[in-house]
Amino acid sequence: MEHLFNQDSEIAQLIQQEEERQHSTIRLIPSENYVSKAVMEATGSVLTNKYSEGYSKKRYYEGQENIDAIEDIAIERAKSLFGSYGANVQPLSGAPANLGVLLGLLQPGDKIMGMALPHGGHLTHGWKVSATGIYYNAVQYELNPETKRLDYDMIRDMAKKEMPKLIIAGASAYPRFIDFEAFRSIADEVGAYFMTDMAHIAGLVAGGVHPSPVPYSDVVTTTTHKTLRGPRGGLILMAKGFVTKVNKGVFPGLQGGPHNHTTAAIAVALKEASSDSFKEYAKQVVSNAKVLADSLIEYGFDLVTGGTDNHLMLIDLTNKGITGKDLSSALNKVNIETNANTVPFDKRSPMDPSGVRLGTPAITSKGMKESEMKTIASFINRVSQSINDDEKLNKISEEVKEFSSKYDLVF
Ligand code: DSN
Repeated sequence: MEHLFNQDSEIAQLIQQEEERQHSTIRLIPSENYVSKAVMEATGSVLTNKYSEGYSKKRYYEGQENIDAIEDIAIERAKSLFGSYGANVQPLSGAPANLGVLLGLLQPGDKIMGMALPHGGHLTHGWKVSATGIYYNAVQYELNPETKRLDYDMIRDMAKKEMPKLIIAGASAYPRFIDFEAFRSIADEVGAYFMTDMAHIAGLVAGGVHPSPVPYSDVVTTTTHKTLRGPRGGLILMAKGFVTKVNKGVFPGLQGGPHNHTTAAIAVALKEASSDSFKEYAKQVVSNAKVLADSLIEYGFDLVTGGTDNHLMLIDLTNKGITGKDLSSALNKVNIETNANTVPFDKRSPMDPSGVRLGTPAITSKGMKESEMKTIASFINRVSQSINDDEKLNKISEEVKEFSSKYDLVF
């Protein structure tokens, strides 16, 4: 960062500090990851200098020969990796991808049905403070109160009563497989479009360790920076008959010029995700999550649904007599990054909920395996017993730094 240090040492130093922090921290936020140096180079390239409103061969500015080629490659790689009919690589991230689809397929005020945010859904699946809840008539399904799992009979009953025009599957804090075929049949019964937001699990789907929503969904949206391990961006996969409408929803409906540097980096990440080593990575993410979950259970932590099928887990801390914020803040003090999270049917507020969400995508990118999960669970257990004991937390912090610094990206 020679030029940056010369020109703006204040920002350069903060970036360097962040790099050091990411290196010495155990990063358990399940939506975060580390990208490869190749993805980083594409993200920081001259493509950031170019405007490209429109789509390949139909742009509003000259000088697009390289940009068109890059976007075409990214689209082909997305279609080939996930087996979809069409792909749009322009959404600036997951929220614009979701809103772009709604703009393309629906009219303002149309009814949509997604999973409630406090039950593990996402803001942009119709939660009332999001544009998707303000401009559309959103109804929200919840989890089964007994099992804390998706209950497809309950979802079907609600769909029949509400008759939404579009049903959304997908979640940000749901530790179990989602039955996309069941959602498809519910959507067909009520004549609704079926959209899946696979942002959290895209890398697991690419790696073949999570069922794919693509064969069952009209449209699949995702961010590209979570388990998929690409730059911060968005991607939409479309079935036949949806490409023209959805493309129009993204541009000109929602966005102007795409971020070409991100498009190139998405193309690179999709190539990486097609490799055998990425399949191994995805398998390891899930295996690590299972061991971390089992080890936490052995320490008496109460995991929502009793474990995980994917990359993440939710601890309900009620039985430990501490809150989500108590634990996530104390973990942060010892360089373990998580986020406090509501648990299904939480009686506490989202600012200080009962749970903590954690996952294994980032630590698996650093080469950690099953034995390291046991060490991490023991750190978490010790921190939970030392919430207000700064002396003990300082000691654990030193141990965590030493442990984490031994690992570096393995791809
Ligand atoms: N904000 C993301 C997450 O952390 O799950 C969802 O988009």
